[in-house]
Parts: sequence; structure tokens; C-alpha cells
Amino acid sequence: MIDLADSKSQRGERCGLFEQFLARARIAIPPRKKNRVAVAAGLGRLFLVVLINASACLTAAAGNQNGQMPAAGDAAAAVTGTAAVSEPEKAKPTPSGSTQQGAPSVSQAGDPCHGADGNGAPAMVVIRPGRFDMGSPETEAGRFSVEGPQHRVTMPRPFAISRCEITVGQFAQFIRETGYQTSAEAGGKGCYVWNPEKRAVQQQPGTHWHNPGFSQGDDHPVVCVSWVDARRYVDWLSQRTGALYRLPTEAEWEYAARADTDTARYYGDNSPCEYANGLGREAQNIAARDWAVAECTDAHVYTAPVGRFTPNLFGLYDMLGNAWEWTLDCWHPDYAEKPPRDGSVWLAENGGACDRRVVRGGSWNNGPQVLRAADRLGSSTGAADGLLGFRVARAL
Ligand SMILES: [Ca+2]
Repeated sequence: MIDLADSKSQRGERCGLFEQFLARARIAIPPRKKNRVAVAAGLGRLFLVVLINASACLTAAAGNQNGQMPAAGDAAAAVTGTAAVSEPEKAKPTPSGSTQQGAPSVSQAGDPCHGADGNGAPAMVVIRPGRFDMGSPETEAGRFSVEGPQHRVTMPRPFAISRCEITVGQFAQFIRETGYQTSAEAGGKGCYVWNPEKRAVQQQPGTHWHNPGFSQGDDHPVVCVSWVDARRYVDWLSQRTGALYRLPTEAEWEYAARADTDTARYYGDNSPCEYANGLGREAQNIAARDWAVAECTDAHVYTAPVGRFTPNLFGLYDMLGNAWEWTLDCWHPDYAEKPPRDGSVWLAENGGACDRRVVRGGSWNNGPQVLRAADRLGSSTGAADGLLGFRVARAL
């Protein structure tokens, strides 16, 4: 069973992601809060001008090519490279503004999620340096104690993160070329998946990344992949492209997800079904009777194709909802013990429990309370879960 360490009621216990969500889903939807997205958009544009002038790594914005990017997302650029391989535990960025070898490229026309060079690399968005308050304030509706104390983090250098979650099709390419057997397959026990008839989670033999218990197309986020599987994917991607891919740190993830907003969600509390595939009215038939669901319909009971919902102000899709995403960071129950202030990874030397890693962003099976930029859980590195996938990052 997937191990999980979580918040106030379950800290230190080990249980499945689904079990955690069962508890969380029963909590009421938080009230609306002031939406600061518009202000953030203006600041984003200002910072963008500075960044474009300062950083040679910013080039043609993918969004400018396909018309799908918001203004602040103009900072985005899909990048490829030819750097050496071997994924680091800790980001080793080069000085700001310098790229690794290789010319930047843009997304495929009409496809924001795939690089235009056709080598299988995901489209990447360059995220500029900046500061943000990581975690949630104690006043945030729906907050869990794992999200505090809120603390200031400075991101000293740009980095890149994939515009979308890694898809079934992208993961399939990795499997085809390597013959790799995922954790769910190798153990023979399968993935922890949702049984809609029993309205319960169970480890189901025969379920894995290509059969997570519900129908998926190649453009859906891959799930039922363990942290170990995700690491193997980024190793392969690095070797294949010559660029140094890795999973994002937890701080990188939250900085990218917030995209200059300090609200619980980058879309405020308005129209959640426009921005995120979560637990909406469409999922009433699979959700437990007492679950709190969004008061709207996003039209996807399970995963949705990536890149279809409105992106955040950095041009990133599905940062909330669709699939939880693995990060590099070792699990820690809160930010009380000397959290890294520079966006770097939280490892054992910081007191982290590295047999578990932090997951972020919520999924198709989570209501509004979980779909917040600060919410976080931990899952065992070998666990495969039908809610859990990943996106990739690169130091620049
Ligand atoms: Ca949904």
C-alpha cells in the first residue's frame, strides 16, 4: 500500500493517498477570497520585461507561437539542450541567464506540451528568478498544518519546468526504447486504483501506467508511476536529449504553480472547472456520498488530456488537478526545521524522510480544498498510485 505521511490528523501515520483524500473530501469547500490574479498579471508583465533583457535563455515564447499563453507566460520558452547526463539530487544551476548547450525551440504548432524538435522532449517553460512566500497563511481556508509555517523563499536563478504533465504517450516512448518495467509491474501487485463501484481504493493486480483502471489516451497524464519510475524516465530523457532533466524541487513546484499569485489557487476561487480537472459534479457517480465536490462540472471523471484547461500566468497547465506530481524533496511534516530558502531540494540532511517524497497539486479525485498551491502530501518512493504522475524540470 502506498505510504503517506500527512497533516495534523495523520502526521507520522502511513496510509494511502486515497485514504487521505477520503478524509479531505468530506471537508467543506472554502469560501471565496479576494482574487489577486489581475494584480499579479501586471507584475508578471513588468518582471517579464526585466527578464527578457537580462536573460539570454529566454527566446521565442511557445505561447506566442500558438496563441494559448497569457501575457505573463510570455516568459516561457521551450528548451532543448545537449548537456551531459546523470540526474542530480540537488539542482546545480549555472549562472543566471546562461543556458546549457543547445538552441531553444518552441512547442509544436497547436500542441503546447511537446517540443517542436520531435525528439520526445516535453515543451519547457523558463521560469524567472524571484521571491515568494512558500506555504499557506494560517488564515487560508481549508489549510492543513503541513503547509506551515509560511516562509519567504528566493529563487536566485531561472529554471525550466515542463509546460504540462508527462503524458502516457511520452512515457510510452520511454518504455518502448528501454523495456523498463515499472514498480507496479515488477512487483506484480499492481497500482492502487479507485474502484468506482465499491467507492474505495484497492491495489489491483494488472493495473499499471498503461492500465490505471480507467480509459486514457496518449495525451493524458501518465499515472501509476512511482518516484523511482519517474526518476528513471528523467534519466532516460537526459540521455536521449543530452540535457539535464530532473524532477522539480518542492519550492520550484510551488513557485511555478503560484505564478506570482499569493491566493490559495492561481485562479483565485473563480471558475475552478475552467482551470483544473478536479472532483466536480461530473464525478458524483464515483465519489463517496459525503464528499465535497466543486460546484461546477469540468467534464472529466478521471484524468483529462493535458494542456486543455486554462494555464496559469507562467503558461503552465494542470498545476492544480489532473494528477498529483512527484517532486525531488524528501518528506517532512512541515517547514519548521530550517527549510531551504533558495529553492533547493530538502534532503535527509535537512531532516527529511527520503523513503517518501513530497507530492503536489492534487488530482482528478480531489475537491477544492485539496486543489491549492500550498497543499502537500508524501508518498513512498516505490508506490504506484492512480492519482499520481509527474512533470520534469531542468536547471539552466
Ligand atoms: Ca473532474
